[in-house]
Amino acid sequence: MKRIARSTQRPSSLLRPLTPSTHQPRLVPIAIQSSKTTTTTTATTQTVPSSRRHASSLSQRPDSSHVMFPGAVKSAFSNSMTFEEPSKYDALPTYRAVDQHGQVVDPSFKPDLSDEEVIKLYHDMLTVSIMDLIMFDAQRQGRLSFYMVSAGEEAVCVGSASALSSEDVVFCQYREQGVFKQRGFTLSDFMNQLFANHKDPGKGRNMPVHYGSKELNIHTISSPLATQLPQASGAAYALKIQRMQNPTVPPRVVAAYFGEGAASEGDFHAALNIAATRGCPAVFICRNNGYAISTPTLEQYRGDGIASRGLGYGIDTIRVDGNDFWAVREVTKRARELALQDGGKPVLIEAMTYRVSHHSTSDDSFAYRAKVEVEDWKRRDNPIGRLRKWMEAKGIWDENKEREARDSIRREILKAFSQAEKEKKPAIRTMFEDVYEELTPEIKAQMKELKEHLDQFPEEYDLGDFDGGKDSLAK
Ligand SMILES: Cc1ncc(C[n+]2csc(CCOP(=O)(O)OP(=O)(O)O)c2C)c(N)n1
Ligand SMILES: [Mg+2]
Repeated sequence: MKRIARSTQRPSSLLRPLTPSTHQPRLVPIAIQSSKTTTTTTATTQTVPSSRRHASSLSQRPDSSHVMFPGAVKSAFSNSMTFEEPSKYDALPTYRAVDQHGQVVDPSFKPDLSDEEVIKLYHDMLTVSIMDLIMFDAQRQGRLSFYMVSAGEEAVCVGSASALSSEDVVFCQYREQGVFKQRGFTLSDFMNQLFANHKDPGKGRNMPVHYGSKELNIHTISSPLATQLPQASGAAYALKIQRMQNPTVPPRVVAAYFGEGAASEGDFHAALNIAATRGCPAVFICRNNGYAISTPTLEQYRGDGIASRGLGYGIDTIRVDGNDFWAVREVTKRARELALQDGGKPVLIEAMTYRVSHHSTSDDSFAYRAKVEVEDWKRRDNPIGRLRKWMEAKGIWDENKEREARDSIRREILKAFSQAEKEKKPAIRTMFEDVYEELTPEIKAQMKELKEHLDQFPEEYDLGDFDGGKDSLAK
């Protein structure tokens, strides 16, 4: 094998462009704090270019009134010993463009969509909410193994997705049907995955609701919480480098969705920190719906929600009313612009909403929350109802249109449902494929063994349900 002498190695062209903008060598004054006191000015200072500074060297300007740690730039010395108390700070505000009555409350807000475009997005929200009801019931009837609804979170998903470019790269958690729908996932796409039939690109290997779409630039959902977040930072870093190498590529961001519960995972912190330090164009979108299965937010964290953590990592952050479609769309639009500034940087959005339904079909939420709490939320504020009120006030929607839309959506869903349910399951052979590029002798032997077993006991299995029956094992 050819070896490259270390001394002749040059920085790869991949890494070289990182120096401009956020990673440019710059003068960074660093402080050495006197070990004797926290309030004095006794330290010495020296300013050196960071590129020449040894990692452990610290310095402090004489008689300075500030500490100049890299992460605490201009922290003033103080001779009063005060512990900061989070409760003394107001919670970060929650941005709204339209209130729960459908009234515009931000005087600077100007809708940027045509009537047809708004109606299309409202239609997307209605579609996922009706599909959720039908599929939840279908699971109860034993027609699919599992389902998760997104009731109450339709605006977070459809509103934010509508502000992204179709070329942007998306990572979801699992409750983001609205994102898939807005980006063009069809009802058949949903149903083929849910019924794990042979048209499911995942070949039925994933649990229901673990959708993915290469064409729509949405990575496949994976169950272990928050794993999508460091992946999102990495993907955003790749997009940044891609554009540095080829500036003619249109600018793209990564959008990464997650729940407030997932934000307790170490992966969340790793993702935000690496995205901040490497200047990755990633928009992190937290759906704060009040619960992580049975754990309410009160037991999940003590700080000011998820938003305050963004500031801690030096990330531009906003909290938004997740039940306000327009507010979510506006903040995502702005977040996308910000993420592409300064050579790329992350942005965090915390969308406040409420998980109206049970966590999944495997959960009964009335074991840990009062029914009246849910009923109150549904009555008081609902993202679909709020956008509908706004549309009605504008004169573009009414009771008849609502009824017609709901009826036709229901019909379309049921049609896609019965088609997908009838389709065959993926060929049995697919159980053995895709682990290695080619079947290994051991895997071939196992496949042969299964074939012999099925030959012996054909009546014990619904072989006809699978594409090609047991013949797919014969090849
Ligand atoms: C690493 C890991 N731990 C635990 C689980 C089990 N689990 C699945 S969903 C969930 C709750 C997540 O809550 P949140 O992130 O708030 O999302 P939400 O369900 O509210 O949309 C938990 C604990 C998991 N899938 N992965
Ligand atoms: Mg949650």
